[in-house]
Order: sequence, then structure tokens, then C-alpha cells
Amino acid sequence: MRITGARVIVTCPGRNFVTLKIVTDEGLTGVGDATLNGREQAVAAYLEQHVVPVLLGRDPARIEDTWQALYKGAYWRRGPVTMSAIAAVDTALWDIKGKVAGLPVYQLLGGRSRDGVTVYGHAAAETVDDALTDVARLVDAGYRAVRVQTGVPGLGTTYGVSADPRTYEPAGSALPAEAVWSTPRYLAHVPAVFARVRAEFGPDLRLLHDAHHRLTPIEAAALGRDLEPYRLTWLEDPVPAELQEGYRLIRQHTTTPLAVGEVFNSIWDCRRLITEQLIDYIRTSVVHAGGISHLRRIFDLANLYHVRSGSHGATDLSPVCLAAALHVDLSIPNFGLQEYMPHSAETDAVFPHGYRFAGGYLHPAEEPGLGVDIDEDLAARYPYRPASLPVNRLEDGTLHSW
Ligand code: KDG
Ligand code: MG
Repeated sequence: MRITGARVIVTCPGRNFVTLKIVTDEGLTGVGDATLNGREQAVAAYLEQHVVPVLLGRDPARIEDTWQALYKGAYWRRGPVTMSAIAAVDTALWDIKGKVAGLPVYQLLGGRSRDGVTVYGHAAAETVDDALTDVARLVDAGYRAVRVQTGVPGLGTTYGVSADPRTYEPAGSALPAEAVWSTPRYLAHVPAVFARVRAEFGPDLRLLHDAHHRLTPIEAAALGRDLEPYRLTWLEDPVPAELQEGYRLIRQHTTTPLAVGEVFNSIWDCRRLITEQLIDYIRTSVVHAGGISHLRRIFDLANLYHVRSGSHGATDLSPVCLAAALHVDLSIPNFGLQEYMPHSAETDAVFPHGYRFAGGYLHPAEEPGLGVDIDEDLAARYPYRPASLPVNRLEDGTLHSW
């Protein structure tokens, strides 16, 4: 079998997605997600100009060899654009391999290690009262784990907290919007939020919180300590993780579990965090960390060090990425949790899929391959719309981060 074509499809059914569709001479096709929020066109151009020409004529069965060719052959290794492009190819080739074998991809990865993939849902609201209502909505829907985010008193807007609790979309205007951030206000507010959530929902519900990389290590250590009474499953991205050893300091001060990794794109970004056991969950994703092949390599390393998976699954990762993640989640020994934000109806229509939510679990499709596709005619009706992620300034005007 040979690869005869590869199409890069950019579509915006409510938000932008980049999808690679690989076509073979035997008529089998495979899909891979290549979406990089706010930088979609960079990955699309990388695929079209540098990757597709390399793929034509190759044997689609040679997944590892193709991965190595794209990674080593570029000379310029790693980086989110390159690794998202490689991820799309890798994911599409696993899809094709599943179709050739007549098996869902998780069977090719070793089969089931569990019955279903436990997911966490998102409760996000401006006020604590509204956030509690949102937690109740998710508990009623069967979720066993909920991430809770609220607005911070005294600040206008808070990253990731939108007016409608059922939608999550930090990317908005074409150019980056600016919001105001105050770490002291945030640190004073968050423990009180979790005191109320724990009091209302009892000890069994798993609770999570995302600090979106905004703290310093000592601030994160203080927050982790203040949250200990509420027994979080994890505190996510407390500090930017370019400085991996920064996590040593947090670790020395708190037993609140830590989860990191949604912006990582290779095993090298998390090697020290994992091997020094500085984190509890590694949150790398199929789309941003080199596809199914590389993600599994990261999770295998993590398994040696008692670190569990917690794959990123925000709505800017397409249903193709979510479908692929579920096959990985179902098969690995050290699965932790999978993030789940349902996509909009428009997005679900563009990406017909067979995965389903039931009782707090997601289940991948049982059909051969990944069990997801793209409706290219429908996708063409939603042209690309520039949208950027926002930035924060401190109250004195200093540029902070997300
Ligand atoms: O594109 C950025 C989003 O994916 C990010 O804001 C989502 O932090 C996020 C999460 O944990 O889902
Ligand atoms: Mg996050």
C-alpha cells in the first residue's frame, strides 16, 4: 500500500481546527488532528509545504519509520508547530493501520486495561454560587471528577471563565486581548472556593483546579498547602514549566498532587519532572506531543516513576484528537484521568465520531481505526477565522502571562 495524497483541511465550525487526511492507493484513509490554538495556519503551512511532499509514495504501515523521518529529517527538532504536524501524520497512520487490521486502535496498542476512560468535566462561572450550580449539573450528568474555576473578586475577567458555563473558549479577538491579573487576590480567593465545593459535594467527588501557569514556585507552594484540606486530585500548571527544576520547591512544601504538560511537545520537556517524581500527572496530548507513538513513549516513561496520565482535552483539540486519546487511555497501565469538554454541535457534525459518554466514562468507538472522520463538504462551509489567546498584565501594567 502507498500514500497517494494528504489533504490539510482548515475549518472553523465555531472555532478553528486543522485536520490532516491521508489517502492511500487502496482507498483507505486516515485522519489526524493538527490544531494549535492561535497558530493554526503555521501548522497548516508546515504540513502542506514540508510534510505532505515527504509522505507521497511512502508505505503507510511504517508508522515509526515515518515518525523518525519527520522528526530527525527536519534537523530542527521539537517545537509545537513541528510536533503538531508530526502528530497529525502519526495519528492518521494509526487510523489506517487499524482499518487494515480491522481493529479499533486500542487493540493494536495492547487491548483494554480498563472498562472505560474516566473523564473530568468543567465547572466554570464568575461567582462561587454559579460555579456550585455548575458542579451540580455535572454531578447529575454522571461525572465523577470536576475541575472548578471561578472569577476572582476585583478582577474584570478571568482566563477560561466565560459567560456561558457550557462553553470554554479563551481564544477570541484576532489580536491578543489583554486582561488584568492579581496573584494576591487569586491566592486569597481559591481556597475559599474549594472549601465550599467540598462542603457541598462531600468527600467522594474528585476535584481539580487549573492555575494556568500564573504563579511562582513559592506562591504555588502556598496555594498547594492552603488547598490540602480539600483533597484535590490535582493542581494544574501552577507555574510555567520551562524551568522543570522549579517544581522541586513546590514539592518540598505541599502534598497537593500536581499535573503539568498541556503545552509540552516532547518527552524532553517533561523528562526531569517525571524522573525526579516532581509531578503526579503528565498532561501531554496526542496532538501537541507528537501523536499516539510519542505520547505512549512519554506515558511509558511516566509509568516507571509512578506518574499517571491526564491528557489535555480542551475544546481546541478536535474530536480526532479526543478519539485518538481514548484509544491510548484505554490501553496504558498508568492512566489517570482524561479531560473532557464536549464540543459544539457544529464541531460534532463536521467530525462524525463513535465515542460516547456514559456514567462518567468515555468509551472509544469499536469500529476499525480511530472511529472518527471529517466531513469535508461541511468543513468547507466554515472558513478560517483568526483568533488569538489573551495575555495578562498585572495591576501596574507589567506583562504577566496567560
Ligand atoms: O488553547 C489553550 C487551552 O487548551 C487551554 O486554555 C485549556 O488549560 C486548558 C485546559 O486545561 O483545558
Ligand atoms: Mg490547563
